[in-house]
Amino acid sequence: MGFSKDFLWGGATAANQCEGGFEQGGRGLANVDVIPIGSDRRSIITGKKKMYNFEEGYYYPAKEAIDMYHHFKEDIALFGEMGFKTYRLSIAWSRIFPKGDELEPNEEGLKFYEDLFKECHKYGIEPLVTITHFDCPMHLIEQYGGWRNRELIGFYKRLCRVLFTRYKGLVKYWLTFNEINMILHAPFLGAGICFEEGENEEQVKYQAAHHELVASAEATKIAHEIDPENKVGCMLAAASYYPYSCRPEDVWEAKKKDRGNYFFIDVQSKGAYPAYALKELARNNISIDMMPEDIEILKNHTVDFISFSYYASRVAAAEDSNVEKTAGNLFPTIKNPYLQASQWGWQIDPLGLRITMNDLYDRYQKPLFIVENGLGAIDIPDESGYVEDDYRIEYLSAHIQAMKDAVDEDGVDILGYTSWGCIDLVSAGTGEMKKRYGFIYVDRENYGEGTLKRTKKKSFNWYKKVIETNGEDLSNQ
Ligand code: P53
Repeated sequence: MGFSKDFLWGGATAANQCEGGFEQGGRGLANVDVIPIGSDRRSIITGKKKMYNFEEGYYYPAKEAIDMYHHFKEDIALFGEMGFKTYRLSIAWSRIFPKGDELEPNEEGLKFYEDLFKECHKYGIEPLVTITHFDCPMHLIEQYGGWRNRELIGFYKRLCRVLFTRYKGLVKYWLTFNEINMILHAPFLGAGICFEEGENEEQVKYQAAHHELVASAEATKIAHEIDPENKVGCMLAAASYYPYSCRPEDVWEAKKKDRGNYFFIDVQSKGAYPAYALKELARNNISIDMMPEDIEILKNHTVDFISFSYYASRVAAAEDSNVEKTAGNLFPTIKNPYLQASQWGWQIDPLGLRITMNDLYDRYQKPLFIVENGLGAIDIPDESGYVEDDYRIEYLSAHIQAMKDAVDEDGVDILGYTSWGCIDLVSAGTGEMKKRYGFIYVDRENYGEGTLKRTKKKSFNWYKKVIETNGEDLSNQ
């Protein structure tokens, strides 16, 4: 019983939220660089407001972030000290191909990740690499319109081929697109898409999604050709919807909402557009330009495992205008009266993780991998930088217990667990530093103040013990 001996415990980050060094090592400008903190952030990430370069009067947190570009040895040593078996990180596309459409990669960028992966292996840490975590070179956005353009598939394939070849033997776990379903809610972040006046936004989003889905299948094909040891996963922003009531209309609404997310994974895992999606697209007059070879590639190159993020559960109602709301991941969502929420209004629901795992496993029958889970909270350090983050320990232990129940009680197959933001980093949703997830405190504030000093929080030793005991001891002493 319990977790298998080779269960992959670890933590997760994304290049744009921790690396910084935005102009170093020959790196090109990317969409993630030009997204400021503040009230315009949301309209920019949703593709409603165009900001293609730095503008006066804005602060751009990704430019330096927590400067992991220069601190990675120190940071990985700390991950090693906690006993990480895996570290999930992402590649900044524009470090490898600064503009995105070059024929030859940038050696300095390739070397940076090679050093980083070697550093991981020093501590017995297996890298888990997200090929794109919300980043897209700005040149591909300005010249090609981002993922709305089919040509992006070719550029992405070139990137993948370079990565799989260069890092053969160093990396075997790959994720193609972070939270691929976020393209519908944050198209500039997910696909480098900014809408033109009067354009059919749904049409553009689903066409871009199709390109990403084909690119993901192409990547899976290339990964397996270059090294049969490679394991490729899709990545879903998950969390099952609960019906607001047992009214059949609410239950139906919850099912429809779930399908809106499952759509992506149905294609990536089962290899074809599901019937409900074809009907829905047709009903909404969305017609997807699909090449005959797309159908083949999708069918023949499905993913090896299903990875997902889980923070909070969701509620759906057929008619929600009179229903109380709370802040959600990006948008307000219906308040669940049975749950407490985080300081950012995300509803805390460990059992929801077990439910989500069961839903995913029932549907796909492939190994799962929880690659994001955690609590964003305001930490108050003492003079030495130490944080007593019992609230975080409480959140994580309850979720790890729920994951254990899914394994022990329900028989769900799971490869590993990487908690989000194992070291404090910039929030994707808000651009804040003060929304912290880490076991390691970083002295950095919302507008770049601070020394960047790293300090272990109370949760650091707690997580170390969790890993040491392979998830048997979750207690907070
Ligand atoms: P933060 C919201 C907005 C953007 C990305 O979110 C998101 C979400 C939540 O689903 O997804 C993931 O930083 C994402 C990470 C992100 C994490 O959620 O807004 O993959 O990049 O940091 C947490 O608190």
